[in-house]
Amino acid sequence: MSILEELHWRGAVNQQTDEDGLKELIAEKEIALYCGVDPTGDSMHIGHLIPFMILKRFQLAGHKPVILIGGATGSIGDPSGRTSERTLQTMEQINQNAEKLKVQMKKLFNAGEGEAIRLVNNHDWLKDLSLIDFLREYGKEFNINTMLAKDVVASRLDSGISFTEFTYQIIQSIDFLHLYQQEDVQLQIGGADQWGNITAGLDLIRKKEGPQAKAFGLTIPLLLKADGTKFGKSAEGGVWLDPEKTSPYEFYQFWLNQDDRDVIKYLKYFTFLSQAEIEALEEKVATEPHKREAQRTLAQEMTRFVHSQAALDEAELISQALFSGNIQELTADQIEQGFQHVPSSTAPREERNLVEFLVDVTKIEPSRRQAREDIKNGAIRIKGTQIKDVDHIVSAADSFDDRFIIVKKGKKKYFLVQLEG
Ligand code: 629
Repeated sequence: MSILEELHWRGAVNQQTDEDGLKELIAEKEIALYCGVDPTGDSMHIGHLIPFMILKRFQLAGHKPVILIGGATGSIGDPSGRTSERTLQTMEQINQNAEKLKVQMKKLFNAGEGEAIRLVNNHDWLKDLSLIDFLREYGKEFNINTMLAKDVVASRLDSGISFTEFTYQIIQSIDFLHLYQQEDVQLQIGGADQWGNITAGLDLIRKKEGPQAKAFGLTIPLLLKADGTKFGKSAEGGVWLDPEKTSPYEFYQFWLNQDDRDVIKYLKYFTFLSQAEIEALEEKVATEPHKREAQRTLAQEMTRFVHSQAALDEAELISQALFSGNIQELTADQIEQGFQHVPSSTAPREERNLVEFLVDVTKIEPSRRQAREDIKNGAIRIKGTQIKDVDHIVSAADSFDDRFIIVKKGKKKYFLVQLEG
C-alpha cells in the first residue's frame, strides 16, 4: 500500500489540490513536506496531533517531514475556524509557548529516532521582512477579491475582521514559498480549516516560480463523533498532551471510554497499528464488544506514544485500583493523577470527627443526621476502607502521605481533600 493509499484507508484525506500529480511525484522520489502549528497555547491538545501523526507516517514511508512552529504567525492570529477576532498575545507569551511546543514536538517525534524530524520557526525568516518588502514582494501577488472569497474571511465579513487577521493568509503563503525554495518542501498538510491558507500558498509559489512548480496541498477531515458532540473534549474539558494539564491516567481513560461506533476510526487515525491488526480489533468490537479490547488497545497505544511505557503502566495500575476500589496501595502522586478532576477541597491538617469531616470539610453529606446514617449503613469509605464507626477520628493515618484524603460515598462518588500547610 502506498502512503497515499494508506491515508485513504485511514479516512485521513479531505481535500487534495492535485491528487494524480502528488501520486506521481511520490512514486518517483522522496519528498519534503510540512505542517505548522501556532504557539497560541502552552500545550498541544489531541486535535493537533492528527496532522503531525500523518507527518510521521510520511516519515516512516521514507519522506522528509518538517514541523513548523509559528512564532510569527502565532503573533498575528489565524482567523480560520473562528467566529470572532482574537486578542493579541504578548510576544513574550508567544515565545514561551513556542519553547514548550518545541519540547513537546521533540519528545513526540524525535525520541530514539535515527533521523529526527526537522523543526523550524517562521519567526526566523519573517522577523526581518520590512513593510515595504512585504508589500512590494508579496502583497502585489495577492488579489483582494480572491482573499475575500476564502471561507474564513467571507464568513467574517459581517461580524468584522481586522486587517491583521485578514493578512494572515499572506504570511502562511510566504512560509510555504520559503520552505519550497529553501528546503525543497513540495507538500503542505493540515486540518480541513487550513485549506484556504494552503491554496493561497500554492498560488504564490506558482506566481513566483512559474505555473509548472510542483507543489501540493492536502487536508485532513475534521473528526466527528458518532453522537455529534465535539471530538477531543472530555467531561473535564480539553485533552492536552501536557501531563500537568491532563494526567496520563486521565489521558488513558479518555481513549478507553470511546464509543464502539468511533473506536475503529480512531485506531486508524491515531495509531501506527497495521490494517490487519485494526481489522482484527474491528471483528472484536462486533463479536465481543463488552471486552472493549479495541478501546484498551487504543488507550495503550496513545498513552505509550504521547507519554511513555512507564506512564502507561502507571495509568493501568491506577485504573485497576480505582475499578476494584483497592486504592490503599497507591502513592500520593498516583492519587493526584487518578483524582485530578474529582470534586475537591482543601483543609488544614487537623484531626476531626468523621461526621464533621463529611459535612463541613467535604460537604459530601448534607446533614449530620444523614452522615451518621450513611456511616452506619457502610456507605462511607476513607482510603478505600469502609468505616462504620460514627466516632471515627479522621487523622494522618487516613491520608496518603499526609497530602490527600480520599472519601468515597456509595458506589462511585469520590471526593478529594488536599491537606494544606
Ligand atoms: C504557519 C502557521 C504555517 C503553516 C501553518 C500554520 C498554523 C496554522 C494553524 N493551525 C492550527 C493551530 O496552530 O492555525 N495556520 O492550532 C491547527 N494545526 C493543526 C491542524 C489544525 C489546525 O496546528 O492543521 O487543522 C487542527 O487539527 O487548526 O506556515
